[in-house]
Amino acid sequence: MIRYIVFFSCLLGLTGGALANPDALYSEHCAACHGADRLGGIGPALIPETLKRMRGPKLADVIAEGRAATQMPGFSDTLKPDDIAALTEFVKVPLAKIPEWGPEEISASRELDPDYRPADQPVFDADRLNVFLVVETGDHHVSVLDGDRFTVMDRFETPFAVHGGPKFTPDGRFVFIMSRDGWVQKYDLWSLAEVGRIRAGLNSRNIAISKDGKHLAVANYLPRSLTILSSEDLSVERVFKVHAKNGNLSRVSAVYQAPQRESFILALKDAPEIWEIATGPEAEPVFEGFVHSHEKGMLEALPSSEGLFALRRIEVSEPIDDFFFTPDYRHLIGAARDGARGVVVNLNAGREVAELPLPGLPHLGSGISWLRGEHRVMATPHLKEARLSVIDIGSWQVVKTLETLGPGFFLRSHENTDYVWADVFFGPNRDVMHVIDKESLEIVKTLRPVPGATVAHVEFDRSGRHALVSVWEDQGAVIVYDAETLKEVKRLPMRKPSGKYNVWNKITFSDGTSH
Ligand code: DHE
Repeated sequence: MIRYIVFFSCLLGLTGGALANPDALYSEHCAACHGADRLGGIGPALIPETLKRMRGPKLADVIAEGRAATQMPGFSDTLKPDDIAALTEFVKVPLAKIPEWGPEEISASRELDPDYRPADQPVFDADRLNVFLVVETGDHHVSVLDGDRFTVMDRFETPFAVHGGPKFTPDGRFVFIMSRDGWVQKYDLWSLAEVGRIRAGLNSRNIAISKDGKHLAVANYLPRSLTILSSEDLSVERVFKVHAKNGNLSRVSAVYQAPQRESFILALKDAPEIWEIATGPEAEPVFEGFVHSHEKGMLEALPSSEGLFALRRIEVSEPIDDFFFTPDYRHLIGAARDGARGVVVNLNAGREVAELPLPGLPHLGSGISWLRGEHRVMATPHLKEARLSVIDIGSWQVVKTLETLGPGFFLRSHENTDYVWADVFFGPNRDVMHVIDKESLEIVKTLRPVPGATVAHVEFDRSGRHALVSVWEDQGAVIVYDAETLKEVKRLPMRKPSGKYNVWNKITFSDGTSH
């Protein structure tokens, strides 16, 4: 009998105690972020269609160790190897059915607020162009701040897990906010009221608004599509199924507005292609090789005027996940998959023209640029290394590599300030913010506003005189600093505030902010 007990105990030890039940493991450890239906939430959908680059041991490694630069923690301390193996197999099994999410389903999700009445003028007396939006991820709200007095004028609920920058109409009156589960919310900044919302995708990346403010593009992971909405009433204008040249469907890494080109530019995550979609009514391209998007399978047919939404493909050597544009939108710098290089693509010529040594997973989406003497430079943090790279975007040379107290996520500056603010987002020094001189490229001060609390992401007010910093904790705060003396001016309690967005800086494409 004793021999049996010993044998049985050994067996339990070898198998990790009991046979892992992947369903239960998934519900307990994964569903809160990736959705009970595996279709995504804060985290991406966990289905074979979106896990293409995560086969085999890589997937198990991510479950065990977590994923750099994401909210994905490692489970090696919580789960036994058998559990991790069971989960790995579980998410590789195709779902019985992935819901359709084409023009019909998207249109059916549209909700316009019946109580919405547009105000004739702003319902507040603050500078309407110096208003800030603060995304509070702690309880899925946005606070609207008067950017002179730093008071909260409104606080409204958003869809679940807002990610990326809200996008403003060119006059700064309306703003569009996207959540990772694909909802796009329209909010009127004069009336301080929601206009409506629509679910443009099931699992989405980000949005862009066209130069004329008429069209909104929503980059989706699931389905593998790009949805174009009318910004006026959120109706569906076009849904591109993202078929790469080889016919395979691809997720969209991100989409941006290129104002000088009157186009949207997006990169395909699963194919080595960049797409440019014309958004001007005449849509005359300033480059060669513009192809109309009438190819078989390219789009779900919805009519459009001639030239609008015409599609051009630029082939690159590898798929691009993360990228930065020069301010004239002639060049795109993309991070290569190996996390060690950047490639420069000339968008006019439609080809790669330079390569940059950028080891340590540069976070190019957070890159900013400014004029340093006669030269325009850009800087990028690195998600896996404690440093910033500063690159001359005329000669494509790295002019400085700056050591920091840990890998950072966001950078910010303004044309009227001498400084760049750079957070440290990972590691033991997550509570510091470096302030860097734009000329000498030296750190002039390191702020530690709340020892032990993560601080991240900065946005300046319209004049560049104040910098707002997030204390990225559930009972966190937005701290207003005098951007010259670097002294604290005011502290506003907020629920895990993440990004902050100033209307003026966004609609004028201010130097040093995100677009
Ligand atoms: Fe973001 C912007 C991609 C993880 C907070 N992030 C963006 C943009 C992209 C992007 C493409 C630009 C969109 C725009 O503004 O139009 N982010 C990614 C990733 O691929 C990554 C690394 C993995 C992922 O989970 O998708 C990632 N991002 C995060 C986070 O973990 C952060 C810190 C917390 C969160 O909310 O998920 C985060 N990302 C942000 C914020 C912005 C952003 C606050 C807008 C910055 C701005 O100033 O414009």
